[in-house]
Amino acid sequence: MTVTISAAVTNVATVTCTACVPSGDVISGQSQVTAGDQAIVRVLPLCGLGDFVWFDANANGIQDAGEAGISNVTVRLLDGSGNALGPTVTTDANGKYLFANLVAGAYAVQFVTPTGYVLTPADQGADDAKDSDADTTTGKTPPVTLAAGTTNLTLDAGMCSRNPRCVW
Ligand SMILES: [Ca+2]
Ligand SMILES: [Ca+2]
Repeated sequence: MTVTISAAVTNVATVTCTACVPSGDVISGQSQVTAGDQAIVRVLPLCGLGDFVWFDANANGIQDAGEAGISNVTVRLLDGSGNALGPTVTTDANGKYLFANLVAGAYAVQFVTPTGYVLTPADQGADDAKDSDADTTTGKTPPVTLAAGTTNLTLDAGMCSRNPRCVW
């Protein structure tokens, strides 16, 4: 059977076999792995998380028409408990960012507010695709759960200028 995958993916292998120590000694109660044993490899559909930091000119916490992205903002990937996992990305010329090739699970992000900016209020309005999700103190979003093969592009951050400080 031929399987065609239309998008680039990273293979995550799950190998099922009988355990043995590197020397080949049998672990007590287990039979030794031999060349005849089968390995089972599963390709898991991966996930994405993004995607926007914008200049919230009227500081209402909502992405309004004409409000442009902010480039070069650092975004950290967090686990579902808000701990940094290590990877960071920066927003592109249009204010967009994306963490790709994530294994399914719970994640959050933390926006690092550039000098001269402040975060505008989170969770304004009814449209999560158009609001800001970053806590105005920590820059962290609440966690979201990514099911296998899904991409969530609703984790956004609105920022405006610190001095003169925008008012809300
Ligand atoms: Ca706005
Ligand atoms: Ca949002």
